[in-house]
Amino acid sequence: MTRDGCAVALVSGASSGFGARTAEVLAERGYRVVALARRGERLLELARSRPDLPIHPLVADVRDPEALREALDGLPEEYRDLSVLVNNAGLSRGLSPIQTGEPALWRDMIDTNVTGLLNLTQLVLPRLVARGAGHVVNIGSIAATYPYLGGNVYGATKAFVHQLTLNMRVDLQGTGVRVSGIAPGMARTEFALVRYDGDSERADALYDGLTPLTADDIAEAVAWCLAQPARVNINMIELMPTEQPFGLGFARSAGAARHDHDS
Ligand code: NDP
Ligand code: 8X3
Repeated sequence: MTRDGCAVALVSGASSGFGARTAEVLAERGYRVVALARRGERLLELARSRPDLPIHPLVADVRDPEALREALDGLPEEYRDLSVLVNNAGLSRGLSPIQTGEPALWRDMIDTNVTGLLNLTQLVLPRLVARGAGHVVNIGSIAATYPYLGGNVYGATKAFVHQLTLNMRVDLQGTGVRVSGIAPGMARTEFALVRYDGDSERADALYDGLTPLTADDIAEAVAWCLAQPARVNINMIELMPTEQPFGLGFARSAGAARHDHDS
């Protein structure tokens, strides 16, 4: 809590999708928000589009612990006293079956979704423990639980996030710090565009036949976890589009999916 009574939340991956909307929603609900991502111009756009809200852009790459430390050390006074961390930055790269997967893409996912999340957590969590109160919300995925063709390494990184969330709960018992995990299914953001390396036609086709979740749905889930009374810890929320079968929904057209994934 800052001197003026505002709690400060840091949202990673706030230049797009879930993170951008979560930054806005939390700021609308009374938080000062540190919006972290690599694309500074996007963060500035977010802050400028809502001059009514206290959103502070912070350019950093979660894969680089030194740069992260420097960025956090440089936060202005009124954004320093963090009490909420939303570990949202993440990506998927490619959809190849494991036998033909590209190690460089695997590394990108592991470095961001696993190591990047740990880098940021290591820097922020001690501040929450020291103040005897706080909340970490980790954004996982249904890909952690339900396998789908080509989901291999991405799903495994999200299984890491899921298990880490549960273990953090145990380690943080008695510290006053709460930990929640949110596992969304298919949502329309830039996620598919990144997965398909900028191929927007392919990315759009992913949502054919169903109405995907929106960034707003996830932002509201985050805000709901945070809004519970201190005695309540929401451990895990899993949400998916009503029309999504488990996984990526390829059961609707297994042949087409196989063709798609082998390319
Ligand atoms: P977007 O691609 O729209 O947003 C991803 C965000 O992560 C961007 O702001 C990006 O910012 C940031 N990011 C990526 N790499 C880094 C990095 N190295 N350092 C800092 N920030 C980084 O996707 P979503 O909003 O959909 O994804 C958010 C999270 O939700 C991810 O963890 C994703 O795995 C998860 N998820 C997504 C689902 C979906 O269907 N959309 C479903 C389930 C989970 P920048 O490039 O500027 O650094
Ligand atoms: C992303 C959700 O179903 O596209 O984590 O893998 S899904």
